[in-house]
Amino acid sequence: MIDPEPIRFIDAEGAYAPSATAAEYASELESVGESDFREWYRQMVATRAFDTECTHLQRQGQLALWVPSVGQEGCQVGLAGALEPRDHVFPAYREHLVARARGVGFLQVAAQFRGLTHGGWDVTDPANGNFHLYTLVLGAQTQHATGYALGQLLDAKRREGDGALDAGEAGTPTGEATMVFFGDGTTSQGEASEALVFAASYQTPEVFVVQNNRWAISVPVARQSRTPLYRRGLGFGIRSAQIDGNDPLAAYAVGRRFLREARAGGGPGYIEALTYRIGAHTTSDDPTRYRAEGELEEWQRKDPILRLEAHLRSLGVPDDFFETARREADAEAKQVRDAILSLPEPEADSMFANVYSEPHPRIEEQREWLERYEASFEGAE
Ligand SMILES: Cc1ncc(C[n+]2csc(CCOP(=O)(O)OP(=O)(O)O)c2C)c(N)n1
Ligand SMILES: [Mg+2]
Repeated sequence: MIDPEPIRFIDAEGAYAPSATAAEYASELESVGESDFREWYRQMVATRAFDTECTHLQRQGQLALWVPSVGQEGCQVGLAGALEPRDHVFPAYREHLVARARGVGFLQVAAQFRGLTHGGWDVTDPANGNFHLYTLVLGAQTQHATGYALGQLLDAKRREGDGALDAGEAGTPTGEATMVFFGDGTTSQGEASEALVFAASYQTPEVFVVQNNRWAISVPVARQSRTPLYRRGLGFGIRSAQIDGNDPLAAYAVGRRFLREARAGGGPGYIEALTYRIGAHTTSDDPTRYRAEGELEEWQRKDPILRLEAHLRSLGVPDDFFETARREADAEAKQVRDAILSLPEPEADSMFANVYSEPHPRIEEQREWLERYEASFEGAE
């Protein structure tokens, strides 16, 4: 099998130069233009500044760990742009840009890495932009997503049965869709394959997104898969596409097409976004021990922020736009820094709140145990 060229609209120099494979998705770009691209650029530089700030905070002992997303902002911004507010998103742990785009906010993300929550985002807003929790257990989110999408499908069927399916936007039936993010290494987890089996069997309204950043900590993608990853989707009978993951336009166009088809009853889609993890796996990792310097330099030149900047400049966007975007990004990162250091530590027993909607004897028992344990230190030196 000869693999087609990855889908791309703007090349590494920022020129509009669609690949042959992009043609069938070009109509998706009719709904976006320069003002959207400017907004995408702002989101990307805001995420980059936040990432840098969080790395510093971790180094200063203020965060337990940090997971950088540097280099992956291109596919994230395009896919976030393709989502509708009613859709549900199941992230892995590196989707900071998507979190912010869904309204979760950088402070919530940083708070989790400071150990200030037991896993939830803003507990006063259970919906959180339909952006589900970060999932560090590789692949678990693929099954959560498929289960959720199955529920979306059954809800839609029930509404249809009642004759109450609303008229949708632009002639498509309404309905939510689900998007799930995972990494190249995670495709080797059994869960990821099981999720594809169920998604294909039930034709769930779901888009699987593999951010192929070439590495699973120190293991290169070539060792985990002898075939390009988009072909995994094809093997399950799921329409699949490989995109240039550093081109936000490609991510937007293919994401939007697959989401719309999923909403319209066309079943799941699978996107492999070819990108690169420019940073370390986490702040606990030292990539200089396992990857060649030249590889990093090559991908630094393909930085998605530089690419979108070059494209915007080719459209005539002036210097001051970029300067303002960077200044605003730095100010937002500084705000997060100031705010995170003064966020209160939660009461230890808050971990028992919101586990069940009603009082539960096991939880009550555990809460009482903790109370007694804490009390045992009273009066101790
Ligand atoms: C079930 C499970 N096995 C192993 C790990 C340890 N682990 C954490 S991240 C990671 C690599 C994941 O690589 P990939 O899926 O490519 O995602 P990336 O971190 O590159 O975004 C591993 C092995 C884990 N968190 N969960
Ligand atoms: Mg990876």
